[in-house]
Amino acid sequence: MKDAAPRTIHLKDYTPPAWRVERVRLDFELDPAETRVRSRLSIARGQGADGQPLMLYGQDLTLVSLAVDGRALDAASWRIEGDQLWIQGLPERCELAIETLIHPERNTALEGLYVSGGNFCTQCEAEGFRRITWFPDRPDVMAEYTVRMSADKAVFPVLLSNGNLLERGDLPDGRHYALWHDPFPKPSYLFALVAGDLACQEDRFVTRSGREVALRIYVQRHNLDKCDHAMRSLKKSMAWDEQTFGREYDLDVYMIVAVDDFNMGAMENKGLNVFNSKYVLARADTATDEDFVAIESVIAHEYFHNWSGNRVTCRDWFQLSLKEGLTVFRDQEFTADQSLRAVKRIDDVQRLRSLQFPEDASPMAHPVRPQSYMEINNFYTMTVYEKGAEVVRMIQTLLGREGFRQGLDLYFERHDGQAVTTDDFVCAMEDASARDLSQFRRWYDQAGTPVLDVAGAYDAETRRYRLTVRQSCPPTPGQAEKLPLHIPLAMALLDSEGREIPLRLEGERRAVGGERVLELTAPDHVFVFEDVPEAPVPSLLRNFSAPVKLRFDYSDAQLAFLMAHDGDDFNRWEAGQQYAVRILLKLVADLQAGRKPALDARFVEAVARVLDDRELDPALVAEALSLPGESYLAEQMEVVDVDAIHQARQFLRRGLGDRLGQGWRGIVDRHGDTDPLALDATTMGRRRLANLAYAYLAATGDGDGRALAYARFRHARNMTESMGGLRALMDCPCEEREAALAAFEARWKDEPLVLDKWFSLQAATCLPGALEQVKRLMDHPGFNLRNPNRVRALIGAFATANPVHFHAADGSGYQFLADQVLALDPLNPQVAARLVKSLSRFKRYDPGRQKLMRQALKRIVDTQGLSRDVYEIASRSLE
Ligand code: B3K
Ligand code: ZN
Repeated sequence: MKDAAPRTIHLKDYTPPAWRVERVRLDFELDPAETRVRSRLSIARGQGADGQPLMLYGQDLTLVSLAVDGRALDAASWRIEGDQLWIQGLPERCELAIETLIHPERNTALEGLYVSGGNFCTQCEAEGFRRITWFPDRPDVMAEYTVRMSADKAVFPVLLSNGNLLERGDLPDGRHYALWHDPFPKPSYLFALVAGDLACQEDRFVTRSGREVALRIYVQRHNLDKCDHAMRSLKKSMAWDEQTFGREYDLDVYMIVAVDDFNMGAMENKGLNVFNSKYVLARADTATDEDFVAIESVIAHEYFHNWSGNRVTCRDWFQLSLKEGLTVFRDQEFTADQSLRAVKRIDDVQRLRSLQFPEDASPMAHPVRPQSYMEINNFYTMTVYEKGAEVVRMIQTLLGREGFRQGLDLYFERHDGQAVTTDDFVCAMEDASARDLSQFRRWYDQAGTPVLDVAGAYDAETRRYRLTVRQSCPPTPGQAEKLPLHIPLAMALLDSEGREIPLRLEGERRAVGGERVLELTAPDHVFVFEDVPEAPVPSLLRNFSAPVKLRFDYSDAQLAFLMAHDGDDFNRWEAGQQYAVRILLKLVADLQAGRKPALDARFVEAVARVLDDRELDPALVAEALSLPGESYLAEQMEVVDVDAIHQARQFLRRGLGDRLGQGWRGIVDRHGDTDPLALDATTMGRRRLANLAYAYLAATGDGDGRALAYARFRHARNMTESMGGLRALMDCPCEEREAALAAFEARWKDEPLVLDKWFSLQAATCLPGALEQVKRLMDHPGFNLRNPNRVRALIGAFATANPVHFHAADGSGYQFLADQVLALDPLNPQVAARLVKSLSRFKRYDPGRQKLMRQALKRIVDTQGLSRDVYEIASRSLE
């Protein structure tokens, strides 16, 4: 935006609202081309705000009229400045009536009221309500809403809003109306309205105090056979939150509506969740096990928001992690309880490391509670969500489960119905546990991923083991110096049999257990353990007790030992990953130096042991046998060499596929045939492992492996098997690949969510010509730049899951991305801005690529009329 740089909002400038809104009455005359919105606000001036004008926000609205207590406002008492409407001289309490016109059909940004698949829906978080009517659109203004809407009955038979239905009826001219009331005061971002021709799956849930709740999932009629899983997930979530956190649902009805055009995953509007259909619709033949798990977790997440977000909400958007970090933590715990805890932890940590760690090391790095933003939509980030959840998890680790639960109870009790801050959350935790978390609070304010440098020394004579730990944190934009954090470091010492040695620290009377949580508060610590009978192997940062990078100089043999013996399943996996990273980085170095790469025999042996371990849960075996991803490997290099990383990883995959061929076939025999409809954790784990085996077998490049994968695809009895076969073939240039892709397209061309998988696979292939194929696919009848799922499946996948082609040395990938960002920005700034992030970390690449990435970013920034969303990311990246 060269025209004028957008203003920056700072946390330090927060002031409480001068005016309260007690009641909101909305009346919508729905029409896709032009909708009339009448709003009546009962407002009252706050204490100490004498004489202060009322300020309302509005965007893309046509103002029709403005009246106070039934009288039109005279022109001298109000003015519009940009997106703000200022009204002066209002009485202490009054009723403000505002009439506006909006144009839902033209709304491609998918914020406010828009049309998706012919139906009306809304998205108001964070600042979408101001696109519906003028309003103090900030989360600390909470009001009781009554909503009336009218629409053509034949086209929009279903009319929904938050809360309970009070009334409905017919109107002249084939129209009808509905009147909804939500008794719980809420911020405007939780308002929702849906109107359309929707079918409904209905069920019920009886809360533990005996209240009956009607559960309704609304979808387009042809999707009615894909709602069972979502409904089951909802009931499970409701029961789990009662059992685990004592939280009950509070309205008579809970509704979920699936829409095809949605910027994010879903939205927790009070009593009326609006979902991206990707996170509702599933049938065994259309959705993979991962899809089923993701649906269950998003349904749970939005449901859990009813307490962590809706009943207790955020004071301002800097506090976003108050609801998001906490709710992610809650949904992670829910999923862990439905499956194997360690597997869930491994998946979450992988996500954090491959997506949040890079963000924390990028020009966009920001604390869990950011200090400033231009566009709040840019701060729905991995840091706010995932690192935020880690911060909550660390509090649980420090307080213990009991103490944490008491803290959470106090938080909900103390702040029910309020808009609060992350500091209020930490205070409740402190008050309930009598622990001092003042230093811990720095986690909310300091960006960057801390590093722990750990060393150990054993003295056989004194039977002492000294563990030294140094913490540091690299500088991030605007934060050159970092203060030490309060870090829980869970650890154990293992003897040569792999048993935990009882731990007694110097000065303690007796040993207390074999695992403990050391608390780091200073830059340096020395922990001396007494009575250690032999030189131990330390198992550090168990279960990933803090979101940090830990460095300890293990030998290969020690890593192999931990891989086989660590009693902490997470650390067992972690040892294997570290070992693999080491092997892969050696291969990268060999490739860069022009040396012939060779397979490390001891590593192959360690992998073979896991492969043959029949005791270990199949899902854990699958985790252990999956090589670290290319983006995680990239993080380990000074200067990222995408080609060498890719080649090294392919080399190792092929090598393991070859050498352990029999093992992989054994897995296919044992786990290839499971009940195709079963969705329990064990069966899903077995399918995951079998699919991995097919991938290794196909990676060898020999005809047999390919044939096996192709057969997996052809005889697939559900989407997990189908994708297992297809994915295994994606990087081999062979007939089977083309045949499978064509068959998949023919079968699924009319199921957009399934076709997205087909787009993504092709966008991520390392075979030559990937970019040209992506460009061709943009002309496919199933592609549509206006639909965020399509954009993410094709363009997003190319930019994030295809390092080799996205970072092509000639800059073609960067150029393509910049073109798409600029084409998309006028339509949907939020989705465009997310794409820009792929260019942010140019400093990590060689000078040639740096220059090309910078050029692409400059071309974006220099474009006239850019959205605030894209401008903020592109300009910050160039700073
Ligand atoms: N709270 C919504 C996110 C809204 C995104 C606004 N740009 C989804 C969630 O986290 O539950
Ligand atoms: Zn959320």
